[in-house]
Amino acid sequence: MKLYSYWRSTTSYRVRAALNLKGLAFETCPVDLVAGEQKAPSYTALNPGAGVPTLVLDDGTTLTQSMAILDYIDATWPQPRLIPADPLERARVLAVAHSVALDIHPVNNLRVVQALGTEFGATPAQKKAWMQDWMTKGFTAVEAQLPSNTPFAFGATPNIADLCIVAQMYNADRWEVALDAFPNLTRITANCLAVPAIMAAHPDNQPDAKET
Ligand SMILES: N[C@@H](CCC(=O)N[C@@H](CS)C(=O)NCC(=O)O)C(=O)O
Repeated sequence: MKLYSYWRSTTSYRVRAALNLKGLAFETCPVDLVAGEQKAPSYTALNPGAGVPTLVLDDGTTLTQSMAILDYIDATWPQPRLIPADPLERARVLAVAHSVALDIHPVNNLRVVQALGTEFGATPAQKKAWMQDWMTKGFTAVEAQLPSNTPFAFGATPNIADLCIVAQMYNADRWEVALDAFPNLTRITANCLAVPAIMAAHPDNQPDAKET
C-alpha cells in the first residue's frame, strides 16, 4: 500500500497510526502541503479534494477521506478493533472522533488559515488566535464527552477516537493552545504516545519531517 501524506498533517497521522496498530506495511509518499503539491493535477487526479491522506491499495484502488480510510482499514483488518461493533459504544466513540474530524479540523485546515491571510489580511497573531480559539472550543466539547477513569478515550486500548485526539493534540501543541482545562485529552495523549505503533506515526518520525 502507498500512503500519500504530509508529516504534520493530523489526518495523515490518524491513518498512519491505524496502519501501524494493525501491523500493516505501507510506503510513505510525501505530499508537501506548504509547497502546494496537494493542488498539482497529478495529485488531484488521485484525490479531488486536494488534501492528504490518500491510500492506494496494492491493486491500485484509491481511497480518500481519512475517516473513510480508517473505516475501510478497520473493516478489512478487524484486529485490533478501532471502531466498536456494539451500536451504542460505536456511536459514543464516533461522536468524539467526529467532533475532532468534522468540527475542529475543517476550520483549522491549512487552506483556511492561508485564506485568512490572503483574503482577509489576517496577521500571524490573528491566525494564531483563530487556531487557538477553535481548538479550545472544540476541545471543550470533546473533553466533556470523555470518561476520566480510562487510560484511553473509552477503555484500555486505543480506538478511532484516540487516533483523532492524539493527532489534533499535536496540532494544539504546535499552535500553543493552553491545555490546563483538558486533563482527559492530556492523559489520553500521553498514553497514546507510549504505544510504539502510535509513536511511530508521530510527525517527527516521518521521512519527510523537517527541522522547525
Ligand atoms: N476531510 C479530509 C481532509 C483532508 C485535508 O484537508 N487534509 C489536510 C491536512 S491535515 C490538507 O491536506 N490540507 C491541505 C490544504 O488545506 O491545502 C480528510 O479527513 O481526509
